[in-house]
Amino acid sequence: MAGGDDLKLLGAWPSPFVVRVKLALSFKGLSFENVEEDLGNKSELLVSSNPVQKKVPVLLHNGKPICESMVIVQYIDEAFAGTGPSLLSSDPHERAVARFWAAYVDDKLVTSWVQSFRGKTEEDKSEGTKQMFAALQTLEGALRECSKGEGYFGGESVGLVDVSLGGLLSWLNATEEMSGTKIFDPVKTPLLAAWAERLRELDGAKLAFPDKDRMVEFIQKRQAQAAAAAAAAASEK
Ligand SMILES: N[C@@H](CCC(=O)N[C@@H](CS)C(=O)NCC(=O)O)C(=O)O
Repeated sequence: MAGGDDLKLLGAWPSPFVVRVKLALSFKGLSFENVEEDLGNKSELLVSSNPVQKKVPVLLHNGKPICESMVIVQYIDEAFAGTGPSLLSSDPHERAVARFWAAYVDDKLVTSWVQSFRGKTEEDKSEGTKQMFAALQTLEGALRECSKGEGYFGGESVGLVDVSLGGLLSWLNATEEMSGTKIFDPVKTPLLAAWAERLRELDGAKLAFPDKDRMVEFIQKRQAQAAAAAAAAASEK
């Protein structure tokens, strides 16, 4: 790492947004101190570093906080331009296209995916699932365009969109395993399915991704808590 730089990541291991930052740091070959937050009892440091949202991830670079996962990822790429591979192209148009698709992942994929398991009714949830698969279909086209026949959204190496979508992979894979339904379906979205396999095999990704069994256990626990809360609310009516 660049001499004298101190990087501290305030995170929570299951968070897909935190995984994005870990991916960026890992792909750039930057070492950092990982500070695990208890989101039910946030630290003074988290609250004072991100007073607006009080959310993770927050990256502290020599004590200065940077918030919002994709803002942090781009900061890392800029602040450590001379270290490791670049996540953003040197071409302004390619940079703009990558930013567009990274924003699309948050606006369309993350939103519909969250709706697919947190929707208020079963109908609401199945609408979320439908929208999620539509967004994946669109991202299949984006991957075809952006990769130019290479393996990643960034071309022959990983870029901003790979990090943005890659952050969600562990959670999506765990959901696939639990439900038996393929999200990265080799028939419906063959390029994305191959991309997911390829990304998972990268050393940088292996360092950043949470353990699959731990992830499944975490989601099952969350689902049980949500079901118990819904049952308690229904019995109060
Ligand atoms: N848009 C934010 C989302 C961050 C986010 O939602 N973080 C969650 C963990 S997955 C959090 O800190 N939640 C705590 C809270 O909402 O109080 C980003 O991309 O960084």
